Amino acid sequence: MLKDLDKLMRLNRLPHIWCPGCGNGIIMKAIMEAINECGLDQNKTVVVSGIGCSSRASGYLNFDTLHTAHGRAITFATGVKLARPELNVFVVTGDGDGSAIGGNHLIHAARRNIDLNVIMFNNNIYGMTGGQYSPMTPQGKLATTSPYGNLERSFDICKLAEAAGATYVGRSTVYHVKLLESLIKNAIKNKGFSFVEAISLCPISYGRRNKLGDAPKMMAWLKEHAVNIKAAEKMEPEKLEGRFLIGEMQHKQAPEYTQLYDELIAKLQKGAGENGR
Ligand SMILES: Cc1ncc(C[n+]2csc(CCOP(=O)(O)OP(=O)(O)O)c2C)c(N)n1
Ligand code: SF4
Ligand SMILES: [Mg+2]
Repeated sequence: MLKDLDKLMRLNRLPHIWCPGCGNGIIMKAIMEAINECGLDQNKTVVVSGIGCSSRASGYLNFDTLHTAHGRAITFATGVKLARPELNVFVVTGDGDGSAIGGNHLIHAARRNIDLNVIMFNNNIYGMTGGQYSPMTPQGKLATTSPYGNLERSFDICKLAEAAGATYVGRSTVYHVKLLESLIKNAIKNKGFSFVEAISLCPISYGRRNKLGDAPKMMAWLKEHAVNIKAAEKMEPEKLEGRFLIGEMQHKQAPEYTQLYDELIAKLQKGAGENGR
């Protein structure tokens, strides 16, 4: 299977920088599978990332790619999409990159319903810089910046994206790979702002400090604690305590921003022509 995907990777960039057991490669492969299965034109697909271990994925993917500044991937992607609306534009971002420094951009891109596919690699930590807590780090967990346990509450980034206006929202994990691929495929097909949270593993900067065991043990935790959103509807609330939902959280239609923008330009140009200007 990998053979088909070889062309979507810059093999000359290998070996990659990711630690053994890191979840980033699994998410990157799911993105490649989804792009392949949706038959996107490689020359019309752009991948934009910020800064972080996860954001290094843009360097390994064989498309036109932009490795931008920390927290600014969505702003660069917005510029690309506005200038060239016919392109398929992906954003690969981390939980720090996309929910902390870049959180505001996430809100407003979702609100505009601009046709971007944002894939957030959520490993619950700032992995690249050695393990500072992020807005996705659960309360009580240890980080270099919370050596006595994180005092802050984390929040549900999918609910934020949904409330801000994203027309497609889903969550999966690096254990539930087939679901992850299908969510990314649906995100690609959605004409509007799509957000997919991929719960990942950072055994080094997060797992080790919190004594969560090695990567297989962290995977097993994901398997045991994720509940499909459809199954959850039939479950007693007590059974859901301490667990999290995966699946499709939002799938709706709304006018897409670049289309509205182009229509406005056409209308103004027509008006100017009629007025002889
Ligand atoms: C403006 C700016 N602030 C801070 C940094 C340092 N920095 C680089 S990556 C990073 C956090 C990355 O965390 P996340 O986005 O979750 O990615 P991960 O490494 O966990 O995949 C930080 C704070 C930076 N490069 N630029
Ligand atoms: S520090 Fe964590 S997120 Fe970064 S490459 Fe290593 S395991 Fe992956
Ligand atoms: Mg992170």
